Amino acid sequence: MKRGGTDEQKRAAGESAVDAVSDGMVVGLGTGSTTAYAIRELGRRVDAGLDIEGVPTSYQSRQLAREVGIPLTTLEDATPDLAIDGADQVADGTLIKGGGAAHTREKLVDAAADRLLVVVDPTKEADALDHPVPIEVLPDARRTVAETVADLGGDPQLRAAERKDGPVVTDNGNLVLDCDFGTIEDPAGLARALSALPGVLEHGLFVELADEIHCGTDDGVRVTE
Ligand code: ABF
Repeated sequence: MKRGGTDEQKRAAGESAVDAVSDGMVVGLGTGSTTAYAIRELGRRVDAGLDIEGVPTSYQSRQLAREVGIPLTTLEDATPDLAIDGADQVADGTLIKGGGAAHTREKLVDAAADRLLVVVDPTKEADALDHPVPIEVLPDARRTVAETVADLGGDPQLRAAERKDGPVVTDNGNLVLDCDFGTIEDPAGLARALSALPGVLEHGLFVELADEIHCGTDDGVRVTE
């Protein structure tokens, strides 16, 4: 279930979040098409003299950051002052992420950051979360995790690669189960249950991590704290 707003909405959201970045900051660089607008804008500002370092969350964001000239560092060497990242769905400040299969490193960087600014368009906003939850699993854990997800009321589907036969393989060499739980009444409880499963690297529920949601609309950017 891929949702998407217009390029202008995504650009507005991405550029709005970049306004929070100042000299000397370490910035977590999220993944996805909305965050890509933020990364490109950061590149333009670095060109113009902004002094920052970026911590990428995926191969994709690392490549883009290199292309646009953002100096990079790692979590080994620095703690992000803020992270800018996208989402697949947002309800009441809780996120579902992982459409790009990068949510494990995204959560690592986003949680380490002092502040997380989420960049979305209006198609991502919902009253309650009902998007399938991506779960990154060790290949050996695919069946056992899928069975437990079904016991928890979910419908797990192994994510298939779009352009070739076989499954999607994450940057970390693992598989992704997209798990449809219908409307999620208790995201925090589900997040705890999924985190407890052996073989789960990370799931896409981001609970109490977002500090601001920057939603790009046709009439400007709506920021929710
Ligand atoms: C990443 O990219 C993912 O966690 C999220 O699934 C997705 C959002 O991408 P886009 O901005 O292209 O919709 O942040």
